[in-house]
Amino acid sequence: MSLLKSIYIVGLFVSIALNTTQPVKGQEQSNSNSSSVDVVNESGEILQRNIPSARIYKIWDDRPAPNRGADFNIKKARGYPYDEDWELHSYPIGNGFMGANIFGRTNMERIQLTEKTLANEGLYGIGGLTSFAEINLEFNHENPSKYSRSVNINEAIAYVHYTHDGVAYKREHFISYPDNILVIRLSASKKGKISFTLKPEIPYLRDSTQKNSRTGQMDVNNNLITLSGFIDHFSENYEGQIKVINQGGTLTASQNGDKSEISVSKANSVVLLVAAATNYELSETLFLEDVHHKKLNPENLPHNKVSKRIKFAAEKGFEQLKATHLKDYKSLFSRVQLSFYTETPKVTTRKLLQNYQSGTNHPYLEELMFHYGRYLLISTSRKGALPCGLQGVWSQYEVTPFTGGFWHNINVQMNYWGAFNTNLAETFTPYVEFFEAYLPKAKSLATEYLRKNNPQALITDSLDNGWTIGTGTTPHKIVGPGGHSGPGTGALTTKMFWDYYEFTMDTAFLLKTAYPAIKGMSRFLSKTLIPYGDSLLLVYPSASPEQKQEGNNYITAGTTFDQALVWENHNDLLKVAEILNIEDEFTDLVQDQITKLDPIIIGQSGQIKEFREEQYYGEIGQKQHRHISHLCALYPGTLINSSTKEWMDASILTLDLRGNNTTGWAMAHRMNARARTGHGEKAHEVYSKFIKERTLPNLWTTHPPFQIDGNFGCMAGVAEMLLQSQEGYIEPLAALPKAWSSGEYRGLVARGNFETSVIWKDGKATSIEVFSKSGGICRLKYKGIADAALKSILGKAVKFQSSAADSLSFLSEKGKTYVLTFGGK
Ligand code: FUC
Repeated sequence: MSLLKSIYIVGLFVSIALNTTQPVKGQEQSNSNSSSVDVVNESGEILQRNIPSARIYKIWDDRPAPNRGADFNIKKARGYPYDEDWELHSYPIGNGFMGANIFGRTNMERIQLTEKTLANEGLYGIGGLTSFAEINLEFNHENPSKYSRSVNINEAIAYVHYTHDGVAYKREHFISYPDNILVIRLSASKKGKISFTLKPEIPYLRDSTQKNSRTGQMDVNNNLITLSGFIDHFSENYEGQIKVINQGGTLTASQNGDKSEISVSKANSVVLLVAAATNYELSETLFLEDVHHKKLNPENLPHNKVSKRIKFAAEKGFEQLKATHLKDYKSLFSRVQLSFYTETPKVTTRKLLQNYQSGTNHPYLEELMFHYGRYLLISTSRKGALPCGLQGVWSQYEVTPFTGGFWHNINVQMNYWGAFNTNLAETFTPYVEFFEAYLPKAKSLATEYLRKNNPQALITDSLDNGWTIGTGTTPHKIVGPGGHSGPGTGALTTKMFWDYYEFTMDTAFLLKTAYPAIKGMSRFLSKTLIPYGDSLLLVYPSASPEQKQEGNNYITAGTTFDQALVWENHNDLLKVAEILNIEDEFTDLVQDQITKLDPIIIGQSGQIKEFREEQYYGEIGQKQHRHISHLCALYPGTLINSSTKEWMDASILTLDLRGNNTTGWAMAHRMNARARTGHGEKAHEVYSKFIKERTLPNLWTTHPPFQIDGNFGCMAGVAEMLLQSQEGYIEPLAALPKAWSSGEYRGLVARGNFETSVIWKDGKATSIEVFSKSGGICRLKYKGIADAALKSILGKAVKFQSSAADSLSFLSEKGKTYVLTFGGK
């Protein structure tokens, strides 16, 4: 039997075992191929099971996004101007390098383009993302009927459909990652009916005498418009090209002063290709160079790479571009299914949200937000591009709120919290690439920090002081910790490296990246500790992110945030050392230090103290502060867990005292923390509040203003409620709320690289399937699991060990799938 055939049969058995080939009541069938497309290695082991979704998810509306112009739409949140039309109503697509916001208008269409590396001085002089271009398409279709616009998130394609003068018009938009190009196709139900004018704009031009100066020009040559220019802050060149390929009809190019336009008349269909790039190069020197205008080489023009992409895409043609895009996108998106067995509502996404906000909690929206989070992550974080920033890969602003950068006291990490358990580990690669580039600078920042704050630690040691990272980081500059956030920010960062390893079991990554990163962080943190008495080591200076007292940053010794994060990093280092069989002087030091941290203390109110000197809850700092930094030990950390019952109870009380009246991402952190306490109702309550209060009609989430961390935080939260694995065993449905009483998921990942699929009914699992991607012992915890039947995918009984009614373990083989069924062996 050929390899392919045997794989197909395995796929079929899995489907039969979980009964997923049958459409579930109320679900649409995807028109995509419904058999599994698995990735196998040379010896036939299945490395990746791809399961096309049985259901099409989309966000959609029956009206275009408004675009009321600067006078109407600029509002302010926290001092940042924001454009309501863009933030609330435009639909985002992206490929990690570029993002586009589509308004879906029929008179003057607006497509705003972002290129992730284009930056100006930003707000704080550390550099900030700035909009690349506006692509306007003048159709003058004033009164369309049968209008709809959507993003199909199974395909990452945005559509606009409407009828005008008896002709049905269709637009399709996607940004292909493999070809790094934005593709727009316009088609119509009748021949010769497509006429419009392409009118691009370069936004925010300012001459060189002004702050945030930016020059730019447009040229047209036949069917190609080139937009190019220079932003002098970082000596950044940029270039974008738009090629118009018409089928039928005529094309007229015109140059009017600075403005280039292309008019298409009476075409049958048109394809627009858009490519953009800058001279930005991620490199060590970029971060080591302090003079901003020397960071990039202005001689290095992006012209050739943009031209190449356009030429290649034009030769490839629309159908091939689309096929390549779909293959790439679906290989990531299709790994996970999740359904609460809801019907797909007939109303627009905007209306669905409105209904939810006025009290009709439709679980479909809760499900959709999860899938949308995975869509957004794939759209913003791909290998070779910069990591996902505060607004993903989307900014229409001259000065993006909070620079659009990588905020390291919670936000950038939150962007990746859900990457691993939702089976998108490779979306973390851009962060690793970014880290490798900033590391030399991060090492020098560690030395600088210690020289200032604890010079003794420098004197008594070798030259290696580890590395560090502070809050306000951008593609052009990193900073050390200090001020409102303590050095724990670095350990919050290395947690992602440890998680990457634990979820993927990638030993090459452990050796090459995670081990040196975690060790370097432990080395730095070990030097931030000051002896207090005989048995205590406290981080000094220390701060619990953004807490203030009487208007000033509250700086003290040994905040729970810093102490607990030193513990986490040291503990992860010891785990790595055990795996790699390393015992040396440094591991001895870490062994010793970890016992002297006293990281978690319960206060007089029964709370987890945020500050050692606090007695009663809220004595110091803001009682309802958005950050729950002292609970980072609960999530994403693991120091507080089910075996530390007193701390767990104190965490629950602390979450109650802190309350849920907070900003967007802060609700998402609470949701994950609640999931870790095992309280499904509480986790669901905050998720629901988040959707009600901080979710926008395009399902972006808002701090406010719009920040993508909330989308990713709540996506991670949904996964955390349905599957946990931080305590050495896999626990399906660890925090299941009543609202999700029946459902099914496939392809969520547990630590140990076990792809886990579960079907549950009336709150109880009926089937648990584990696909072992790396082999090894698989431990499971679930009520009554010892009574379940464990079988191989071929139906053969598999032996397991069990020492309690709720747990079992067995030795799994790499590439094999195991199925547990409940209700009689
Ligand atoms: C952190 C948060 C703020 C905001 C900013 C981007 O500093 O405390 O609320 O999200 O990041």
